[in-house]
Amino acid sequence: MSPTIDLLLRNVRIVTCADDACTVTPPAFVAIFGGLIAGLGPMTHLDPDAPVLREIDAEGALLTPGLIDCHTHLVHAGHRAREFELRLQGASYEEIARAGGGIVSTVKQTREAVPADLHAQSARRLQALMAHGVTTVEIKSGYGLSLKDELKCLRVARELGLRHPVTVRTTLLAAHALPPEYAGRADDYIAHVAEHIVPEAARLGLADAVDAFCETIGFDLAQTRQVFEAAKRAGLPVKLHAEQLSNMHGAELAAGFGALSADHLEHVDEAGVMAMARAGTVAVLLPGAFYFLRDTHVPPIDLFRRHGVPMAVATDCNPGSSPTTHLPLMMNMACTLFRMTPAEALLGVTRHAARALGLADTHGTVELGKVADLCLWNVDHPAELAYAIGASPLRQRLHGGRDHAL
Ligand code: DI6
Ligand code: FE
Repeated sequence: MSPTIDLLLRNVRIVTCADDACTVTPPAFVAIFGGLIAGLGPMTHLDPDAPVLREIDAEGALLTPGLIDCHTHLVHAGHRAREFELRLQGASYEEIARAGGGIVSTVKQTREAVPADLHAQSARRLQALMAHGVTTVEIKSGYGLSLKDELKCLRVARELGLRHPVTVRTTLLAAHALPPEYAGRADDYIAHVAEHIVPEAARLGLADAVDAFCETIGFDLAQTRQVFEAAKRAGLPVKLHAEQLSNMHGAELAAGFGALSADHLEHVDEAGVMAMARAGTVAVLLPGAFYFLRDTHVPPIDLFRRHGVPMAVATDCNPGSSPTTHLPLMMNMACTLFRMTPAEALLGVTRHAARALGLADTHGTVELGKVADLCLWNVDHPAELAYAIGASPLRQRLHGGRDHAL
């Protein structure tokens, strides 16, 4: 006898995201058992006598994998609205950073915040992401920039995951900016990151990956390499903020370390794209930052396509360059600003985003045996998810087979 199904979804039209075209199935069912997808198929194949604890009739609503936001800095304190005003008056992001504003100003506020306050401020952003369909989110540290404060941020990220019906993957980004106490001593700071912060975060099980900001206002290739070597020693996969504002050739370095992803990539060249293709490194595109910084240098989408580099799309949720918690809006921007197709945008927040987090085996598609992280939408066609500007058509969201009030 088959085991009793925990939850049966009836009359769903599924976009499994297992195929690149994002086709829609005829009316189907999804059976969930133990938090996993235990069965799926056309409604005509549904056994009417199968024992079921609970069922939901979706009335033909569209079902997709739960959305995955694979690049956020959502744990931070305060905001940078003043900096936004300065930029509108003509100051550049780099000028503000070099004058001691930028990332470092958020570091000051984040260091001052007690964990409970940091948790409360970050939980609001997490809940907003979830309300737009996010079931898995990556959260980076990077506003602590000391052993104590980086661990504080990672602990808050883990705690957010425990207290919300969402899967959190943490990334250590201690090499995000130079903390003021290390002014003029970037190499010393990187040595501290490599010798102390990376090993300790790994030892405590607080980081699932390691990232760095390889940029003229961040860290150079040699410094990034040191951080990556430390990650390798600690057994952690790497990701990289690469070629956002200039071509530092970080994408090649990241690919050489088998990076899960290289992110931003506005200025990557063909050699970088080819290195990523060889390594299977995902290109994480962040149109929110491109938009908010009024960037004009579009990432080379055609090169990613031509070389078969999977493209993910994420919010980059952060107070300086992308203060947003709306992943479907990022799908819209990926299409309007980068000319990705709506199908590519949907794969970018599902299957390819899962891969960017090393979760391709368990998340990102609606397939037998995958985790039952699912979204039901009030739309007819999957392209509508990217088409509507800032809409919120989420009807229901399941995390690990459980639904929660929105
Ligand atoms: N690139 C980004 O987009 C964020 N970090 C980074 O390295 C921005 C961080 C900030 O401005 O606070
Ligand atoms: Fe970022």
